[in-house]
Amino acid sequence: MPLARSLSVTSLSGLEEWDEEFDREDAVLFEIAWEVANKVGGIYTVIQTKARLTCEEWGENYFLVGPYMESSVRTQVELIEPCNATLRRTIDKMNSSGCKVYFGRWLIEGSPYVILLDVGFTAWSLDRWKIELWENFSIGVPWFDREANDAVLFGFLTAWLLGEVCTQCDEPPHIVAHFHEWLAGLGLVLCRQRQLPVATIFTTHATLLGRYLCAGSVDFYNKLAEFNVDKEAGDRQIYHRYCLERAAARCAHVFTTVSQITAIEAEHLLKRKPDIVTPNGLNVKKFSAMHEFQNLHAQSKARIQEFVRGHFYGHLDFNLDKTVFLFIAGRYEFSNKGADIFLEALARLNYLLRVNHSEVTIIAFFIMPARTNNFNVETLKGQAVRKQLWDTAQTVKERFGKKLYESLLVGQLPDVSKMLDKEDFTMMKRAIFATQRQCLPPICTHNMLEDSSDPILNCIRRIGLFNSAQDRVKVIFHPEFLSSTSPLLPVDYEEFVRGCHLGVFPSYYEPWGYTPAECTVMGIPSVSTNLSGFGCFMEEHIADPSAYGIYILDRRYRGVDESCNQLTSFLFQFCQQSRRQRIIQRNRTERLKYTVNFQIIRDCQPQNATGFRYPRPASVPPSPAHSLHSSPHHSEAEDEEEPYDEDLEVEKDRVNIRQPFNLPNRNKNQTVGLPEKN
Ligand code: G6P
Ligand code: 1S3
Repeated sequence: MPLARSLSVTSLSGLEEWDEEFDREDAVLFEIAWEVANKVGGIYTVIQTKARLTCEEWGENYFLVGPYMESSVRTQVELIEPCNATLRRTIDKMNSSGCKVYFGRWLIEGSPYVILLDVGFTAWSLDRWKIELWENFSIGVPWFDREANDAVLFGFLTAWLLGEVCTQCDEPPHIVAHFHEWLAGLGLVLCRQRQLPVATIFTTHATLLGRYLCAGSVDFYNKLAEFNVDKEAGDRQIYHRYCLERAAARCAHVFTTVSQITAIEAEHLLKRKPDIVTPNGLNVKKFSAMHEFQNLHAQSKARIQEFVRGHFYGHLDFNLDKTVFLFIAGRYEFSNKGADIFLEALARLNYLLRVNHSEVTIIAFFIMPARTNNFNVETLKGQAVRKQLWDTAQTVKERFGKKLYESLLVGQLPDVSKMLDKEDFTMMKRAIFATQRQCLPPICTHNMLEDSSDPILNCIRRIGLFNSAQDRVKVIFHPEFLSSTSPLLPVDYEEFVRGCHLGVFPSYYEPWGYTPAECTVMGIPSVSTNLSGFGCFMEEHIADPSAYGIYILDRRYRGVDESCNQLTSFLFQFCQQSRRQRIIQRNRTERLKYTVNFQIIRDCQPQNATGFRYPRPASVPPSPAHSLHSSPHHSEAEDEEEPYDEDLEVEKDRVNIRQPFNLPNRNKNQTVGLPEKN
């Protein structure tokens, strides 16, 4: 299966074959997704990331189509008049027929044009369109499925828009419509049914059934070929959604997905083999900090440490300088995203660190949004206590400084015993008393609405990681995405990632996985798995990923317990590294940003895209001498013979970076196959 770039599908690779007369000048690209200017998950990142390049390639002929969400529009979109006569006529026509269609510029890099469809405003058409859906496609959408109802409205509106564009042109241009994910899929199906002169592309970023099946206790990858898909979808009450998704995949002229592993999944579950795999890239420039990234790590870490000082007030019996910050973040899918095995591995790591009398403390953050009632009192109090201690220290410092100054003014050395008076001591004692606490530092920063059934909290209750003094591993669950305006932890996600030491993403179901890719471009090592698109991509293109701080957990050929042990050993090795080793490893990780660079993925031609392979670092690996080496190519002699020279290494790697695509394709015949055993 050819591997291409995310952009190449929108650059019509493959479509040229159909139309020899094809001329890009004459073509218009519509990219349609529910997450256009509407952040829900990964698709938003995909579209936002490639917007600048797509705008450069398509210029005025590129339009994103999404739902109108007032709150997002207010902050992200500049509404303007339609940029050309055809669109003006189209939008006017639709608006005079009972729709609300907006035109604007999305204020992200590239400032792409957006056409936003207000699905709520057209809800009066829902019943009529559902009847049409039933009569023409035999798909019945139940009234209570709000998301599916939105998908119906959005689908009919999109098809209406594209149809109207065709009608409003005297000589219609070549129109390409690229639809993302099932929520946008119906528009594609309608385009085909109405025989609109539109070339269609459908990209699935995760299959519905894949998500649902993996979230249960199903041996997903070994059973892929055996599922009775209709029954499975019916059992989970998502048959209508599944029909919409499958119809879109089947009807598209070009069907794509984001990784080889999801391509196999799609072939079995959607019954169509994707024509092209388009791995997600990242805009490296956005994260580029040149040589600054190590400093940024130190700065951001200091902010996280401040938060930790408050969170653990009264229990700060560990050395913050020897504390390692781990984190997992993303959509709250407990087992799909591997939060289950992360917690289990943390419990094992806690045991290992305790029996080895390690001085290292681990703080593991879980950043996964759940339903909450805002921050809890104990957590807020922690930051207030910390602030009070800080203020007290500042006051005493000022009083001390004043006395010192006055003493020096009269030419005397101060009498140190008189520098702090009774009042100072009273103030300090009061501040110290305030740090007394009857309870352990909280696990969760928020009041959870479903506390008793929450999977993370229940797992923590079972494994007993309660942030007690004996625990070497502490856990903080922050069930909300991070924001720099938070009164608790005022950092945005990027800053938080930079301040951590290791991202842990042991997903079982992860079509691509932006989180480890983002860590990489910021020079932060991460754990991913050989069941995630990103993990497979890195395994295929990097000779010794772990040497670069890319730990790829085997969740494909091992049972859960074994994977858990492997993760525990990754974490244990990681926390045995010295500061110097961590710094070296971060340098290496950051150099890998070229492999997740959008431009590079883009410039890989399908015939040689699978050919490049990033070599292992020429010098000694960064891991401790007694740790396990992941690469079969590694020789112990190399460790001994070649002393570490960071400059030399930088130079060597630079030479390697210059020509990664000319290297022989060692993995040419390697495909991401189905697991052979559990
Ligand atoms: C960066 C900074 C160093 C700092 C180090 C801490 O490299 O440039 O000044 O000492 O981070 O690393 P650590 O892994 O201990 O957080
Ligand atoms: C999906 O978002 P998710 O986190 O629900 O799409 C992303 C973009 O393609 C992908 O990176 C991720 O693995 C999928 O799961």
